[in-house]
Amino acid sequence: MGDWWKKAVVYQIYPRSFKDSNGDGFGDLSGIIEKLDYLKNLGVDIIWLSPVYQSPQKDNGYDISDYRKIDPRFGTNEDMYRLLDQAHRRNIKIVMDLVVNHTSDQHYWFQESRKSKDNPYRDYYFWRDPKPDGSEPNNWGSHFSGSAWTFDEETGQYYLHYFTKQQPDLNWENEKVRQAVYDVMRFWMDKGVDGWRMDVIGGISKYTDFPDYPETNGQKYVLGKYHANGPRLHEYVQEMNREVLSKYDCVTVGEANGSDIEATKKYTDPRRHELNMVFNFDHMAADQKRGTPAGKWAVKPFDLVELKKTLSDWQLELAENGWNTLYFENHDQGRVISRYGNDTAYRVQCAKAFATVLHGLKGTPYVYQGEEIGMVNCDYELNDYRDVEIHNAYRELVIEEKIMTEKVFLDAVAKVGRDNARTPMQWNNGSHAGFTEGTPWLKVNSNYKEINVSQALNDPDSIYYYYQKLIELRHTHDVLTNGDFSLLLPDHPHIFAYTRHSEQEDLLVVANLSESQEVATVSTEGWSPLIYNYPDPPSALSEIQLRPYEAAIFHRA
Ligand code: TEU
Repeated sequence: MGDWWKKAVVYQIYPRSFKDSNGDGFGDLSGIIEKLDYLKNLGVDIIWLSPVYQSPQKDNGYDISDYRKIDPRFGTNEDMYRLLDQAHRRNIKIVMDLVVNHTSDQHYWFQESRKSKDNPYRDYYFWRDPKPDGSEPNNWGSHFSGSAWTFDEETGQYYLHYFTKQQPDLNWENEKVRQAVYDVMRFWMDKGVDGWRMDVIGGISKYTDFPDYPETNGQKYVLGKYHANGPRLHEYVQEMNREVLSKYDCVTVGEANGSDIEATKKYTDPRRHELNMVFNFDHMAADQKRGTPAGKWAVKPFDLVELKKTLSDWQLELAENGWNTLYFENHDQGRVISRYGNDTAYRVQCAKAFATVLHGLKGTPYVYQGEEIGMVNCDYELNDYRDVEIHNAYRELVIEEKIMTEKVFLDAVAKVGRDNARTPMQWNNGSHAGFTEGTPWLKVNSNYKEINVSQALNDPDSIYYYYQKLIELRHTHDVLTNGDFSLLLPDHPHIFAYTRHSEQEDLLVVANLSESQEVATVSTEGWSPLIYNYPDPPSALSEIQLRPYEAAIFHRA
């Protein structure tokens, strides 16, 4: 079935914010079909759709109440089949989001499970008695603040949820749950779906003795090592591969929050027959302090040396028998040029520079909607945000526990809040940026008149056409897929430079990820520029002079 996905570039669509075709303020499948030629022109090979199944939308569709039905907000099952057909006619594959660590509490299974302790669906979820003092079964926290347990009066027990209480965790110990998941996968793959992005796959195996975290760091509820990489995780993933994935020519990417390099090798080593690749998170914390009670909201200045070390470690460790995903953005991350770069004076060069250092690496690149036109963070008022994660964290960290002031918290949200990536796609300078003729579910970023697809397509030097060139290089230079990686200038605070080497060709990737003028002491003898983000390439003598956010890829046969 081949590893075609190693040369592919994936485009992630967050459907609710991509394109609204019927004026309800909500993106939909027909809107995506309208834009397939735009994506074909960009050169992407695979589209990953965030969830479009029936859902009460408590976590924007990551709370599913019927896995076999498209939610009316997005359209119908027929629309999904039409999207598959139209994408395949353009030689674009479609990957859907498999959200099976948990369901919605409105799913039939949970509605049954909560009815009684002897209901046939009781063991589809995790139910436990309160502690003797009536408190939760243990001190595990939810990713969205508070306890990972909610008490259900009906049967006098708590149920487990790693996310909102409307997202009860499925019990994968139960063979019936696993078979039901595999049936859902077959349903969609038999309709033509080409693969899966697997939500929270690292969390599906639980430590079913549910021990308290001994170290609480003064917190009432704790997130830590028990929330991922459970004892039967790889057994389940190998069973899924054996029973479903191996029967189809498909591509799989697991969202493996909490995974380190060793865990990633287990998922992606082809000899283990698990997944093709996984999303890791280490490189997305180069502007965050780790291990404080404020969690992801404890932001710090961007540290490029830290970012380079993380990316380099992953490149070197997965060089044999493993595979990296390459991303800076998705629907859960603030926009990279707002977090790690400069999204004002140097926005265009900065966007191209971060794209250059990412797409030059070994792995499968992921482009998140709007990244290809340099969309930036939104910095809204608290009430403009829609994300449950933001509002829950505000209540816990600012109101209840007073760990952060409102201003410090909102400054952090402006950097790393998920809604920064979820503002509607900016298609043109018309009403609501051409996203909808109705009222958008989330405010459009006020900069849409300057930053939009129409402007990008009319500007030969736009970020869009730079991404188009990078994607074309991925398709035409095998060294990007198979070449060895070697980091240069590891300790330079502003320059990211590395080489890629293969028998046929060498590349030198170099970028100044700062506002200052820099000199990269790397030999450029015999190199010729392949792509660069200023009107002329960096001056290449015995060393390279780099202007603010200047980036280039050189090559030599
Ligand atoms: O995210 C899982 C995950 O790891 C989250 O804790 C993520 O790191 C967090 O949202 C970042 O602040 C997946 C989906 O990508 C996310 O959109 C869902 O909300 C979550 O699972 C629950 O399904």
